[in-house]
Amino acid sequence: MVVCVQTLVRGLQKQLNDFMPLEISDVMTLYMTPGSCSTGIHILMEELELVFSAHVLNLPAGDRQKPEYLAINPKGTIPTLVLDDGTALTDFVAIAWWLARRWPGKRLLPEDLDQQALALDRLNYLVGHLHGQGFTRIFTTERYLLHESDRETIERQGKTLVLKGLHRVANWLGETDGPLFHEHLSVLDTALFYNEFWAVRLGMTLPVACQAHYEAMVHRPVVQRVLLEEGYREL
Ligand SMILES: N[C@@H](CCC(=O)N[C@@H](CS)C(=O)NCC(=O)O)C(=O)O
Repeated sequence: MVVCVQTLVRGLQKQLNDFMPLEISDVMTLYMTPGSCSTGIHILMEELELVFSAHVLNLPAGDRQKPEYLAINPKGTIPTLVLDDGTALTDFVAIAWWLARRWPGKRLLPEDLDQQALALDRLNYLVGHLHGQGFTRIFTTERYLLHESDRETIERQGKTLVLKGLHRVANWLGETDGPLFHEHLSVLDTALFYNEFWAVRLGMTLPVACQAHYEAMVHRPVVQRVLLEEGYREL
């Protein structure tokens, strides 16, 4: 198990007193891979200043298919968040939602019910459509192939889905009364950020509003800390 020492130490400083030492086994465990969608959850957990341990999976090496991981998350996907009572949450939206509701003080979600429903709608779009339909065609093209000759077409289809999706999101960013992207971080910010992060690394040109959102995110201290912890020294 790899422990995010910085996270842990900061959390320990905040939460422990001299008389109540905390066992590592008492804290939540985030199963993650640097630079993947789990980065969005990692940012939320750091924003909440939580004490947690991080277990890093090497996706290309096939760690997610190992029996010990499948015993925790039979889908073999990351992120997985194992709570301190052993419950495993195995979906980005579910984890983000749980974190936001468990620690409402940080206002990772809007308070108003209608705005919350809209936030959920958009979170599902970012994770299920941009990532789940678009980027998976680019990163795991082989899953969509009937014939090897289709590879380029599928990748192109993925890029088109991502770009169209980002243009839709750019419209949301222009709203003044929507549930996202205000002065404090929201679950939507981190879900959008990991998608933008991938798009930038693939050399895609972000719509202007998304580029501005991406830059604002990169300048947030919490995002810089997480990216450093995940091994990104230069952006
Ligand atoms: N719907 C899942 C999907 C997450 C997902 O696709 N994660 C990627 C890494 S960013 C993964 O685990 N890929 C391995 C796979 O698709 O089996 C979620 O929201 O957590």
